[in-house]
Amino acid sequence: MTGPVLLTGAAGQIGTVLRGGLPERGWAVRSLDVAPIDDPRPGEETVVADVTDLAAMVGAVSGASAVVHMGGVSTESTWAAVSHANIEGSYCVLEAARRAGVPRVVLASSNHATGFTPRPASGLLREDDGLPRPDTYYGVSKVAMEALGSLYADRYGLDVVCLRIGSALPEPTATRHLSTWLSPGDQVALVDAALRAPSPGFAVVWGVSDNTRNWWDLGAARALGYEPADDAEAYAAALVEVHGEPDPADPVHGRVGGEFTTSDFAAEHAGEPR
Ligand code: 15L
Repeated sequence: MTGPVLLTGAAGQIGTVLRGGLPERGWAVRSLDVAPIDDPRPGEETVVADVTDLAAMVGAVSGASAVVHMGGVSTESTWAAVSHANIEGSYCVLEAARRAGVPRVVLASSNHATGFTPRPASGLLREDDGLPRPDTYYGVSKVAMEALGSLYADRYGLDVVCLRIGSALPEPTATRHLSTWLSPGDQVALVDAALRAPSPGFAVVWGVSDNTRNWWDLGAARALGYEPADDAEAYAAALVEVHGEPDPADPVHGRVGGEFTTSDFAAEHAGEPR
């Protein structure tokens, strides 16, 4: 592998974790964000660019060995904002990689591509269980991102790995996170596996830690080489004492997307009428 990994959204929450963690695993990083990165690490390249600017992205990916695309809108917003940043942005990232001959793209998809899926009473959900069930415009943008990745893998032979990330947080702060947490260390481990897996073709994998209460099957992620180290259960007693056990009769706990599936959430974040 030659050339750095181009990391989009490098100033964001996951981007910041990866800027620290990927070099520790041997990856040179070229960090791209719309916001300038003021604290480059030794050896880190930085680029200020918008992922929806195709010409800028073609320049930014030049000479990279892979792209890790974490940029875009990271929660629900208006259709205009989400579709531009996340759908147009994903197109520009994939098209720039194709034009520049970069062979692999890792995409930050989300559990919200399937958020209306009922939480399983028992057993684990696989990536290919049923149709997409987006819970928000944000979730729709992640379905589109995965579809674009599939197109670029089939049509142009790119390796495209979509990570359906759960809750990427320093630590769980709600009882839902006991099932959805992806710890900082496991964020790095998952992206590292997606970058190293030999010839993954097109893959969609869940991105969570090895949580005792997981409802997503980690088999496909482990097949890439992902070895999670953390389990949210270490936080369970404290969270359950404050919030009680999650009640599956409550929509926030009965659907995997949690509060994203409620009309209050859509009203608050996208200005949709209740
Ligand atoms: C996501 O995809 C979002 O980026 C993040 O804001 C969280 O809401 C997370 O999912 C989650 O489901 O907890």
